[in-house]
Amino acid sequence: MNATNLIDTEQRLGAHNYKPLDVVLTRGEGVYVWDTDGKRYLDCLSAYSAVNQGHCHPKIREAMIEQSARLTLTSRAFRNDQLAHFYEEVAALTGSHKVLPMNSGAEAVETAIKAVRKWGYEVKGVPEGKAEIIVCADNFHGRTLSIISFSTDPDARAGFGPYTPGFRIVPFGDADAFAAAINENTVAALIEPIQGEAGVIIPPAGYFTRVRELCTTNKVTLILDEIQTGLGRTGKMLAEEHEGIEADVTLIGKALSGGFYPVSAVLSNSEVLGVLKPGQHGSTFGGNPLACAVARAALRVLTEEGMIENAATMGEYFMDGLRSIRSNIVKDVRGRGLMMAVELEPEAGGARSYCYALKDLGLLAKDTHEHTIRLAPPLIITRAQVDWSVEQIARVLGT
Ligand code: IF1
Repeated sequence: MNATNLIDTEQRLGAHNYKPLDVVLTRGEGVYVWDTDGKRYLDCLSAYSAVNQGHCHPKIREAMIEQSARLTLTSRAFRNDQLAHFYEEVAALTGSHKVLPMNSGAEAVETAIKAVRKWGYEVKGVPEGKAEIIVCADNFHGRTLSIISFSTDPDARAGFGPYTPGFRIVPFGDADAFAAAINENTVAALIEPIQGEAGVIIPPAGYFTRVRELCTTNKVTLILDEIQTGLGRTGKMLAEEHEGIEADVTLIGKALSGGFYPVSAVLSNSEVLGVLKPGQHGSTFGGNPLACAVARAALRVLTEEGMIENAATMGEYFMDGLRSIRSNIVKDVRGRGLMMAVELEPEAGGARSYCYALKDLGLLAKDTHEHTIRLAPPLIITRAQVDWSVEQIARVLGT
């Protein structure tokens, strides 16, 4: 089938829960992807930061092929020879003491919500059923029913009620509002270090220092959702490092597998994850040997090939390039490491048409919240590839 037939079939048989750009991709390597007509694109989305290591990284592929020929799934009813190594390597890289492996990011978020609620009842002494979790407006933590129950995005939330109770929404970046939301039933706060889907919203300096202090003082568990910001995206292993704080619970996913396989994890300590006893939580695929082998390779190449350092250097260089573009429709350029966004003036008429124009020039990017173009290339991007990307963006946005 050619591209048109493929698109028609997708439209005819597939649920329409996405409206993708009409580019049909067939191959990926490093920062590049190719469509079915053989046209090459520089991928500035990286599958929403799941392909930080670049498309089809050979060493991750090798690990997947090798493990898939040996043992893929045992269920957790039995042990396997990959899980302990995965625990050790993830814990060492993130400074964690306990790891709970899941599959999708949303499952890691849901697992954390269950664990902190149970911790609240059994350790903090909150009355059963009264646990509250503070979240931020404009959050994105996944698509399950409990998670969208505290979304402030009508598209993500409307029409899916009844909703899960127990969440209190405060403005992102407002430490006073956060303080005011804490009460004796507050068991946790769940926050993205940088709000991705909201348009790469960077918190004010000192915000997380205050949030950390307030959580410590009030025995509130701080959960940082690093599913998108983590694993090098912002130029550090975890985005919390920019804030000089440590979460009590850290969630990772996406690039944990380099885009080869859904792997996520809840990282914490014995006090929080210790409340989950045998039979109280789990998943068929969570912690399977194939997932562990892929994740181990993904983490190995991330650190051994200097991708995190490159994200810091190239991110700064990319941002300088974006800020140098003379344009009368660019309202703001935001970013940290290679997690970046260009917000357009409302008069520009919306970011989507500019993403189409960039696609025609061979650069794939995604719009978000109507006026913002998100830019998140694989962390292996070179200086020359950044120069080329900035050049195309200037051609589309420049005066
Ligand atoms: C979609 C957004 C990004 C996430 C954070 C948890 C999850 C995500 C910070 C859940 C997932 C994905 C989901 C995907 C598009 C993409 C996305 F635009 F939806 F918001 F990245 F910004 N925490 N984000 O970003 O992880 O269950 O998907 O593995 O749903 O369209 P997941």
